[in-house]
Amino acid sequence: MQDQLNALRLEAENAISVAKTTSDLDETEVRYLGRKGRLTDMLKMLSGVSAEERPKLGALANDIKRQLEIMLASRRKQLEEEQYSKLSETERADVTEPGNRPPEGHLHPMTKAINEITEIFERIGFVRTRYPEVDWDFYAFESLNMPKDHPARDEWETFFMDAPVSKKGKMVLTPHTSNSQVRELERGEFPVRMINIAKCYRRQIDATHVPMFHQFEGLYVDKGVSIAHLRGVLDYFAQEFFGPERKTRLRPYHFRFTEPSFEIDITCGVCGGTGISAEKQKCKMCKRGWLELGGAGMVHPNVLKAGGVDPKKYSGFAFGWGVERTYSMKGGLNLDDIRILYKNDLRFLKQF
Ligand code: FA5
Repeated sequence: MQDQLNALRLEAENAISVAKTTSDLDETEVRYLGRKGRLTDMLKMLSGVSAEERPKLGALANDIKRQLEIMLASRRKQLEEEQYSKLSETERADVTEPGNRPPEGHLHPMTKAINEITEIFERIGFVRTRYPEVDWDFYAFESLNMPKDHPARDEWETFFMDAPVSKKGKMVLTPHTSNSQVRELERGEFPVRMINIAKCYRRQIDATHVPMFHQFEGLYVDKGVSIAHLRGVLDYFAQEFFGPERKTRLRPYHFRFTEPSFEIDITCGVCGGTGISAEKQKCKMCKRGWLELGGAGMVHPNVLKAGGVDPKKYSGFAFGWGVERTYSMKGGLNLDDIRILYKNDLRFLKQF
């Protein structure tokens, strides 16, 4: 067996030194050292030799195995270097060739919508502000003419923070951007022309509601501001954002912080405000020609007072709309479930 092992060593050493490529070497390695290789077979046969001879033969076989592994590694290195140096003779890198472009993302559709809304209002002198998205109850509710325990607060389905209570009340995840109204008035600079776009949070989830969403809040306060100004600004926004053919209307509504209050509707982009589809059927999108956009109204005197403003001298309007809702009404979009905006599904997001 010793002779057989030595003969095998010579044969394998020879095969290694004559290998011309790394794949030849791979084959040689499998042939001698692989799971069913010839040296492996001989190692298995050791169990059949006598107990006296076994240690000596075992040591020899292992020694041969180690030697062959060293030879294989050194021959592989040599062959790789040869192959590589040949490559540099035959192939040249063209540094002028364009590289591979890394995958490129883009802004989320809501970020784009926020930027677009900001630009539209900035063109008529509104200034984008930033106020806390976790705020005191005072700014989110109380200063907005909603005293403690007022049932209207239930509509906001608020997330309260587990944090110490101050004289401005509990801390809340802002359920609307209207917390910015009194904060902005407290600055005491007139005219106020604020557009505040921020995250809002409510305990709601269905096809038209998500627990985290965005609102944009407009506030215009000066001497002699009237509903006519509100109409003018809302029509301007609707035509810039949705297209020149779209019209808005005010519908009476109730908010504690505006008086009078309105819901704003916009003519449907699918049926052009007729309520009748191109197939002479009731429009599936709106059913009656109008779509609800959001709330608005003339700032309530108590809100002006809470912000230190004299309601006898100043008046103003405010509106607060959902960015997701407004965006989903853009013509041709037909987003029938806004939850998809936050599912991080690239098949959807890549379309924007
Ligand atoms: C308000 O939040 C008032 N603060 C709006 C306002 C401001 C009125 C200033 C008057 C003056 P409302 O709860 O209706 O109102 O919400 C306004 C808009 O926010 C809705 O029309 C809708 O577009 C959006 N919105 C509300 N809840 C959600 C939600 N869970 N998910 C997505 N959008 C929502």
